[in-house]
Amino acid sequence: MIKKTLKLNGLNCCSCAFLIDDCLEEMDGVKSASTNYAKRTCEVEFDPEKVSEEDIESAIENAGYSVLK
Ligand SMILES: [Cu+2]
Repeated sequence: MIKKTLKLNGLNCCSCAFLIDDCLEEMDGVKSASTNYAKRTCEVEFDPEKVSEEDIESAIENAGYSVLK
């Protein structure tokens, strides 16, 4: 299990944070996701054997947000 903190862009209210958490936690291999609207960060804990960081980033992008590199 690894833990990563991603920096996000495109959030405009705190529901966006809940939406991102829901959409990541539905993914196989993601143990938990915690998006902080005020800080625009997403702390995600995942099993790298089941899901890659790229998969997580594209899920966030598909939901309409972007991940800052
Ligand atoms: Cu929102």
